[in-house]
Amino acid sequence: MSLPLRVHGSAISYFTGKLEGYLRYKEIPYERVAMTPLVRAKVRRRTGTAQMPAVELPDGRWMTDTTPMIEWFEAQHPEPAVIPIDPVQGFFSRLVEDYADEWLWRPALHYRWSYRGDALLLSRRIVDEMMPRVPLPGAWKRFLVRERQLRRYVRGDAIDAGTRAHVESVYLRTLDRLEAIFGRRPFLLGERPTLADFGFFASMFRHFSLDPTPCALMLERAPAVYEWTARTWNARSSTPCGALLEGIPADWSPILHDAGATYLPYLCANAEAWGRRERRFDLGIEGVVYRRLPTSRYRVWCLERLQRHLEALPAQARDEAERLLESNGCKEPLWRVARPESGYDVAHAAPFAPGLGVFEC
Ligand SMILES: N[C@@H](CCC(=O)N[C@@H](CS)C(=O)NCC(=O)O)C(=O)O
Repeated sequence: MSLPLRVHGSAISYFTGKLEGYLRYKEIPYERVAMTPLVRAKVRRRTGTAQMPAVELPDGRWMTDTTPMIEWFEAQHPEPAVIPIDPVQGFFSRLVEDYADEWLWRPALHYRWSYRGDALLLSRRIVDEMMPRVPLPGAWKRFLVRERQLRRYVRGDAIDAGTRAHVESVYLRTLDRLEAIFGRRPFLLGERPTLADFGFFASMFRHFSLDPTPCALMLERAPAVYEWTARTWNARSSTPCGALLEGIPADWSPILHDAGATYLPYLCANAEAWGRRERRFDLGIEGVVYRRLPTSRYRVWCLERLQRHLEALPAQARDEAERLLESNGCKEPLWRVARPESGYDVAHAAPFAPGLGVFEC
Protein backbone atom coordinates (compact mmCIF):
# COMPACT_ATOMS: atom_id res chain seq x y z
CA MET A 1 0.00 0.00 0.00
CA SER A 2 1.32 3.45 -0.85
CA LEU A 3 2.11 5.89 1.91
CA PRO A 4 -0.53 8.51 2.64
CA LEU A 5 -0.02 12.12 1.69
CA ARG A 6 0.97 14.46 4.46
CA VAL A 7 -1.31 17.48 4.61
CA HIS A 8 0.37 20.17 6.69
CA GLY A 9 -2.35 22.41 8.06
CA SER A 10 -4.86 22.76 10.84
CA ALA A 11 -8.18 21.39 12.04
CA ILE A 12 -9.68 24.89 11.95
CA SER A 13 -8.22 26.15 8.66
CA TYR A 14 -10.37 27.30 5.75
CA PHE A 15 -8.22 25.95 2.93
CA THR A 16 -7.05 22.84 4.81
CA GLY A 17 -10.74 21.94 5.27
CA LYS A 18 -11.41 22.51 1.57
CA LEU A 19 -8.63 20.14 0.57
CA GLU A 20 -9.58 17.54 3.19
CA GLY A 21 -13.18 17.53 1.92
CA TYR A 22 -11.88 16.91 -1.59
CA LEU A 23 -9.39 14.17 -0.57
CA ARG A 24 -12.04 12.37 1.48
CA TYR A 25 -14.47 12.48 -1.44
CA LYS A 26 -11.85 11.09 -3.82
CA GLU A 27 -10.80 8.56 -1.14
CA ILE A 28 -7.18 9.62 -1.35
CA PRO A 29 -5.57 8.64 1.98
CA TYR A 30 -3.82 11.43 3.88
CA GLU A 31 -2.65 12.33 7.32
CA ARG A 32 -2.90 15.83 8.71
CA VAL A 33 0.20 17.30 10.31
CA ALA A 34 -0.35 20.25 12.67
CA MET A 35 1.35 23.46 11.57
CA THR A 36 3.54 24.01 14.63
CA PRO A 37 6.30 26.64 14.34
CA LEU A 38 8.82 23.94 13.33
CA VAL A 39 6.50 22.52 10.67
CA ARG A 40 5.76 26.04 9.46
CA ALA A 41 9.48 26.71 8.97
CA LYS A 42 9.81 23.44 7.04
CA VAL A 43 6.79 24.28 4.86
CA ARG A 44 8.34 27.65 4.06
CA ARG A 45 11.65 26.02 3.10
CA ARG A 46 9.93 23.45 0.88
CA THR A 47 7.22 25.56 -0.78
CA GLY A 48 8.55 29.10 -0.53
CA THR A 49 5.66 30.26 1.62
CA ALA A 50 4.19 29.36 5.01
CA GLN A 51 0.60 28.83 3.98
CA MET A 52 -1.65 25.90 4.67
CA PRO A 53 -2.42 23.37 3.43
CA ALA A 54 0.96 22.31 2.10
CA VAL A 55 1.06 18.74 0.81
CA GLU A 56 4.07 16.45 0.89
CA LEU A 57 3.77 13.62 -1.62
CA PRO A 58 5.20 10.16 -0.87
CA ASP A 59 7.85 10.80 -3.57
CA GLY A 60 9.13 13.81 -1.61
CA ARG A 61 7.62 16.58 -3.76
CA TRP A 62 5.67 19.41 -2.11
CA MET A 63 2.59 21.25 -3.33
CA THR A 64 0.84 24.43 -2.28
CA ASP A 65 -2.41 26.22 -3.23
CA THR A 66 -5.62 24.15 -3.24
CA THR A 67 -6.89 25.27 -6.67
CA PRO A 68 -3.95 23.94 -8.74
CA MET A 69 -3.58 21.05 -6.27
CA ILE A 70 -7.12 19.87 -7.02
CA GLU A 71 -6.41 20.21 -10.74
CA TRP A 72 -3.32 18.04 -10.31
CA PHE A 73 -5.17 15.42 -8.23
CA GLU A 74 -7.90 15.33 -10.87
CA ALA A 75 -5.33 14.33 -13.48
CA GLN A 76 -4.09 11.50 -11.22
CA HIS A 77 -7.57 10.36 -10.09
CA PRO A 78 -9.89 11.32 -12.93
CA GLU A 79 -13.02 9.37 -11.95
CA PRO A 80 -15.45 10.74 -11.00
CA ALA A 81 -14.37 14.18 -12.19
CA VAL A 82 -15.07 17.06 -9.80
CA ILE A 83 -14.25 19.55 -12.57
CA PRO A 84 -17.18 18.90 -14.88
CA ILE A 85 -16.29 17.50 -18.30
CA ASP A 86 -18.80 19.78 -20.00
CA PRO A 87 -16.64 22.81 -20.87
CA VAL A 88 -19.26 25.44 -19.96
CA GLN A 89 -19.94 23.79 -16.60
CA GLY A 90 -16.19 23.39 -16.15
CA PHE A 91 -15.61 27.12 -16.66
CA PHE A 92 -18.46 28.22 -14.37
CA SER A 93 -17.34 25.77 -11.69
CA ARG A 94 -13.90 27.39 -11.75
CA LEU A 95 -15.43 30.86 -11.59
CA VAL A 96 -17.64 29.95 -8.63
CA GLU A 97 -14.79 28.14 -6.87
CA ASP A 98 -12.57 31.18 -7.21
CA TYR A 99 -15.32 33.55 -6.06
CA ALA A 100 -16.10 31.36 -3.04
CA ASP A 101 -12.44 30.82 -2.12
CA GLU A 102 -11.43 34.45 -2.23
CA TRP A 103 -14.57 36.53 -1.61
CA LEU A 104 -15.90 34.59 1.40
CA TRP A 105 -12.47 34.82 3.04
CA ARG A 106 -13.05 38.35 4.38
CA PRO A 107 -16.40 37.59 6.12
CA ALA A 108 -14.99 34.30 7.44
CA LEU A 109 -12.04 36.05 9.06
CA HIS A 110 -14.25 38.89 10.26
CA TYR A 111 -16.71 36.65 12.12
CA ARG A 112 -13.87 34.64 13.67
CA TRP A 113 -11.78 37.55 14.91
CA SER A 114 -14.12 40.55 15.35
CA TYR A 115 -16.55 38.78 17.71
CA ARG A 116 -14.95 38.40 21.11
CA GLY A 117 -16.47 35.03 22.02
CA ASP A 118 -15.43 33.52 18.69
CA ALA A 119 -11.94 35.00 18.96
CA LEU A 120 -11.41 33.66 22.50
CA LEU A 121 -12.53 30.17 21.51
CA LEU A 122 -10.61 29.99 18.23
CA SER A 123 -7.41 31.47 19.63
CA ARG A 124 -7.51 28.69 22.23
CA ARG A 125 -7.97 26.05 19.55
CA ILE A 126 -5.11 27.47 17.47
CA VAL A 127 -2.73 27.65 20.41
CA ASP A 128 -3.63 24.14 21.62
CA GLU A 129 -3.17 22.64 18.16
CA MET A 130 -0.28 24.59 16.73
CA MET A 131 1.64 26.21 19.56
CA PRO A 132 1.44 23.83 22.53
CA ARG A 133 5.20 23.92 23.17
CA VAL A 134 5.86 27.61 22.54
CA PRO A 135 7.39 28.65 25.90
CA LEU A 136 5.01 31.48 26.79
CA PRO A 137 1.99 31.62 29.12
CA GLY A 138 -1.15 30.39 27.34
CA ALA A 139 -3.03 33.68 27.79
CA TRP A 140 -0.19 35.58 26.05
CA LYS A 141 -0.09 33.16 23.17
CA ARG A 142 -3.85 33.44 22.68
CA PHE A 143 -3.67 37.23 22.88
CA LEU A 144 -0.84 37.35 20.33
CA VAL A 145 -2.80 35.13 17.94
CA ARG A 146 -5.90 37.34 18.21
CA GLU A 147 -3.89 40.52 17.67
CA ARG A 148 -2.10 39.08 14.63
CA GLN A 149 -5.29 37.95 12.97
CA LEU A 150 -7.07 41.24 13.67
CA ARG A 151 -4.14 43.24 12.32
CA ARG A 152 -3.76 41.16 9.15
CA TYR A 153 -7.21 40.00 8.24
CA VAL A 154 -9.66 42.44 9.85
CA ARG A 155 -8.15 45.93 10.18
CA GLY A 156 -5.61 45.03 7.49
CA ASP A 157 -8.33 43.94 5.06
CA ALA A 158 -10.39 47.15 5.20
CA ILE A 159 -12.97 45.93 7.72
CA ASP A 160 -14.11 48.91 9.76
CA ALA A 161 -17.31 50.55 10.98
CA GLY A 162 -18.10 51.65 7.41
CA THR A 163 -17.69 48.24 5.76
CA ARG A 164 -18.64 45.81 8.52
CA ALA A 165 -22.35 45.50 7.60
CA HIS A 166 -21.45 44.96 3.96
CA VAL A 167 -18.89 42.28 4.86
CA GLU A 168 -21.56 40.48 6.90
CA SER A 169 -24.09 40.83 4.08
CA VAL A 170 -21.74 38.85 1.82
CA TYR A 171 -22.12 35.87 4.18
CA LEU A 172 -25.84 36.31 4.81
CA ARG A 173 -26.79 36.59 1.16
CA THR A 174 -24.60 33.61 0.28
CA LEU A 175 -26.51 31.58 2.85
CA ASP A 176 -29.75 32.60 1.15
CA ARG A 177 -28.44 31.70 -2.33
CA LEU A 178 -27.20 28.29 -1.18
CA GLU A 179 -30.26 27.54 0.95
CA ALA A 180 -32.46 27.94 -2.12
CA ILE A 181 -30.25 25.51 -4.06
CA PHE A 182 -29.84 22.85 -1.36
CA GLY A 183 -33.56 22.86 -0.75
CA ARG A 184 -33.82 21.40 -4.27
CA ARG A 185 -30.84 19.08 -4.68
CA PRO A 186 -27.92 17.72 -2.67
CA PHE A 187 -25.03 19.52 -4.39
CA LEU A 188 -24.55 22.67 -6.45
CA LEU A 189 -24.65 20.96 -9.83
CA GLY A 190 -26.77 17.93 -9.05
CA GLU A 191 -26.36 14.66 -7.26
CA ARG A 192 -22.64 14.73 -6.57
CA PRO A 193 -20.10 17.35 -5.50
CA THR A 194 -18.09 19.37 -7.99
CA LEU A 195 -15.38 22.00 -7.72
CA ALA A 196 -17.91 24.71 -6.87
CA ASP A 197 -19.04 22.72 -3.80
CA PHE A 198 -15.45 22.43 -2.58
CA GLY A 199 -14.99 26.17 -3.12
CA PHE A 200 -17.88 27.04 -0.80
CA PHE A 201 -16.94 24.22 1.54
CA ALA A 202 -13.75 26.10 2.58
CA SER A 203 -15.60 28.87 4.37
CA MET A 204 -18.83 27.08 5.19
CA PHE A 205 -17.17 24.11 6.89
CA ARG A 206 -14.16 25.24 8.91
CA HIS A 207 -15.41 28.76 9.65
CA PHE A 208 -19.13 29.41 9.29
CA SER A 209 -20.45 26.07 10.57
CA LEU A 210 -17.83 25.88 13.33
CA ASP A 211 -17.41 29.39 14.76
CA PRO A 212 -20.21 30.26 17.23
CA THR A 213 -21.53 33.52 15.74
CA PRO A 214 -21.82 32.52 12.05
CA CYS A 215 -22.87 28.98 13.04
CA ALA A 216 -25.86 30.32 15.00
CA LEU A 217 -26.83 32.38 11.95
CA MET A 218 -26.49 29.36 9.65
CA LEU A 219 -28.56 27.09 11.90
CA GLU A 220 -31.37 29.61 12.02
CA ARG A 221 -31.29 30.96 8.48
CA ALA A 222 -29.94 28.14 6.33
CA PRO A 223 -30.29 24.66 7.85
CA ALA A 224 -30.00 23.07 4.40
CA VAL A 225 -26.54 24.64 4.09
CA TYR A 226 -25.59 23.15 7.46
CA GLU A 227 -26.79 19.78 6.21
CA TRP A 228 -24.82 20.18 2.95
CA THR A 229 -21.57 20.83 4.86
CA ALA A 230 -21.97 17.46 6.61
CA ARG A 231 -23.06 15.80 3.35
CA THR A 232 -19.98 17.09 1.55
CA TRP A 233 -17.67 15.99 4.38
CA ASN A 234 -19.28 12.54 4.26
CA ALA A 235 -19.41 12.19 0.45
CA ARG A 236 -17.39 9.30 -1.03
CA SER A 237 -16.81 8.88 -4.74
CA SER A 238 -17.11 5.07 -4.49
CA THR A 239 -20.66 5.36 -3.17
CA PRO A 240 -22.95 5.34 -6.18
CA CYS A 241 -24.63 8.69 -6.60
CA GLY A 242 -26.48 10.36 -9.41
CA ALA A 243 -25.68 12.53 -12.35
CA LEU A 244 -25.01 16.22 -12.84
CA LEU A 245 -27.62 18.57 -14.25
CA GLU A 246 -27.20 19.84 -17.78
CA GLY A 247 -25.90 23.36 -18.31
CA ILE A 248 -25.79 26.05 -15.65
CA PRO A 249 -28.89 25.95 -13.44
CA ALA A 250 -30.97 29.13 -13.19
CA ASP A 251 -30.57 29.17 -9.40
CA TRP A 252 -26.83 29.87 -9.86
CA SER A 253 -27.78 33.28 -11.27
CA PRO A 254 -27.90 35.14 -7.94
CA ILE A 255 -24.41 33.85 -7.09
CA LEU A 256 -23.10 34.86 -10.50
CA HIS A 257 -24.70 38.29 -10.17
CA ASP A 258 -23.00 38.67 -6.77
CA ALA A 259 -19.66 37.80 -8.35
CA GLY A 260 -20.26 40.29 -11.16
CA ALA A 261 -21.25 43.08 -8.77
CA THR A 262 -18.54 42.57 -6.16
CA TYR A 263 -15.70 40.10 -6.67
CA LEU A 264 -14.89 40.64 -10.34
CA PRO A 265 -14.78 44.46 -10.03
CA TYR A 266 -12.57 43.93 -6.97
CA LEU A 267 -10.26 41.62 -8.94
CA CYS A 268 -9.92 44.25 -11.68
CA ALA A 269 -9.25 47.11 -9.25
CA ASN A 270 -6.69 44.87 -7.51
CA ALA A 271 -5.02 44.11 -10.86
CA GLU A 272 -4.88 47.83 -11.67
CA ALA A 273 -3.33 48.58 -8.27
CA TRP A 274 -0.79 45.79 -8.88
CA GLY A 275 -0.03 47.30 -12.31
CA ARG A 276 0.68 50.66 -10.63
CA ARG A 277 2.76 48.86 -7.97
CA GLU A 278 0.55 50.26 -5.21
CA ARG A 279 0.47 48.26 -2.02
CA ARG A 280 -3.02 49.48 -1.03
CA PHE A 281 -6.05 50.79 -2.88
CA ASP A 282 -9.55 52.13 -2.19
CA LEU A 283 -12.62 50.66 -3.81
CA GLY A 284 -16.37 51.33 -3.80
CA ILE A 285 -18.45 48.14 -3.87
CA GLU A 286 -22.27 48.29 -3.89
CA GLY A 287 -22.13 51.82 -2.49
CA VAL A 288 -19.68 51.01 0.33
CA VAL A 289 -16.11 52.32 0.29
CA TYR A 290 -13.35 49.89 1.28
CA ARG A 291 -10.29 51.94 2.22
CA ARG A 292 -6.71 50.72 1.95
CA LEU A 293 -7.41 47.21 0.71
CA PRO A 294 -4.14 45.27 0.51
CA THR A 295 -3.06 44.59 -3.08
CA SER A 296 -2.88 40.86 -3.76
CA ARG A 297 -0.55 39.58 -6.44
CA TYR A 298 -2.06 36.12 -5.99
CA ARG A 299 -5.49 37.46 -6.92
CA VAL A 300 -4.08 39.10 -10.06
CA TRP A 301 -3.14 35.55 -10.97
CA CYS A 302 -6.72 34.42 -10.16
CA LEU A 303 -8.06 36.90 -12.73
CA GLU A 304 -5.43 35.86 -15.23
CA ARG A 305 -6.43 32.20 -14.87
CA LEU A 306 -10.15 32.88 -15.22
CA GLN A 307 -9.58 34.80 -18.45
CA ARG A 308 -7.23 32.09 -19.74
CA HIS A 309 -9.73 29.32 -19.00
CA LEU A 310 -12.44 31.22 -20.85
CA GLU A 311 -10.21 31.82 -23.85
CA ALA A 312 -9.26 28.15 -23.98
CA LEU A 313 -12.87 26.96 -24.39
CA PRO A 314 -13.88 25.47 -27.75
CA ALA A 315 -15.66 28.09 -29.91
CA GLN A 316 -19.23 26.95 -29.29
CA ALA A 317 -18.73 26.56 -25.54
CA ARG A 318 -17.05 29.93 -25.39
CA ASP A 319 -20.04 31.59 -27.10
CA GLU A 320 -22.36 29.93 -24.62
CA ALA A 321 -20.16 30.91 -21.66
CA GLU A 322 -19.94 34.53 -22.88
CA ARG A 323 -23.71 34.65 -23.25
CA LEU A 324 -24.19 33.41 -19.70
CA LEU A 325 -21.54 35.77 -18.34
CA GLU A 326 -23.28 38.66 -20.08
CA SER A 327 -26.77 37.78 -18.84
CA ASN A 328 -25.44 37.40 -15.28
CA GLY A 329 -23.56 40.70 -15.16
CA CYS A 330 -20.10 39.08 -15.24
CA LYS A 331 -18.79 39.67 -18.76
CA GLU A 332 -17.74 43.31 -18.56
CA PRO A 333 -16.16 43.03 -15.08
CA LEU A 334 -14.30 39.88 -16.10
CA TRP A 335 -12.64 41.77 -18.97
CA ARG A 336 -12.44 45.30 -17.50
CA VAL A 337 -8.72 44.68 -17.17
CA ALA A 338 -7.73 42.55 -20.12
CA ARG A 339 -4.80 40.17 -19.67
CA PRO A 340 -3.39 41.35 -16.36
CA GLU A 341 0.11 40.19 -15.61
CA SER A 342 0.93 38.95 -12.14
CA GLY A 343 4.23 37.47 -13.32
CA TYR A 344 3.45 34.56 -11.00
CA ASP A 345 3.98 30.99 -12.20
CA VAL A 346 4.97 31.92 -15.74
CA ALA A 347 6.42 28.41 -16.10
CA HIS A 348 2.98 26.89 -15.30
CA ALA A 349 4.51 24.73 -12.58
CA ALA A 350 1.72 25.19 -9.98
CA PRO A 351 0.98 23.43 -7.64
CA PHE A 352 4.74 22.70 -7.60
CA ALA A 353 5.67 26.36 -8.14
CA PRO A 354 7.00 28.35 -5.18
CA GLY A 355 3.85 29.38 -3.32
CA LEU A 356 2.44 32.88 -3.05
CA GLY A 357 0.54 33.94 0.08
CA VAL A 358 -2.59 35.95 -0.55
CA PHE A 359 -1.13 39.30 0.51
CA GLU A 360 2.50 38.61 -0.47
CA CYS A 361 3.94 40.71 -3.27
N1 LIG B 1 -4.69 30.02 -2.22
C1 LIG B 1 -4.27 29.22 -1.09
C2 LIG B 1 -4.60 29.95 0.20
C3 LIG B 1 -4.09 29.26 1.45
C4 LIG B 1 -4.27 30.14 2.66
O1 LIG B 1 -4.41 31.37 2.58
N2 LIG B 1 -4.25 29.51 3.83
C5 LIG B 1 -4.34 30.26 5.07
C6 LIG B 1 -5.03 29.46 6.15
S1 LIG B 1 -6.60 28.82 5.70
C7 LIG B 1 -2.95 30.53 5.56
O2 LIG B 1 -2.11 29.65 5.58
N3 LIG B 1 -2.66 31.78 5.90
C8 LIG B 1 -1.35 32.15 6.32
C9 LIG B 1 -1.29 32.84 7.62
O3 LIG B 1 -2.32 33.31 8.14
O4 LIG B 1 -0.16 32.95 8.14
C10 LIG B 1 -4.94 27.86 -1.16
O5 LIG B 1 -5.93 27.70 -1.89
O6 LIG B 1 -4.44 26.92 -0.54
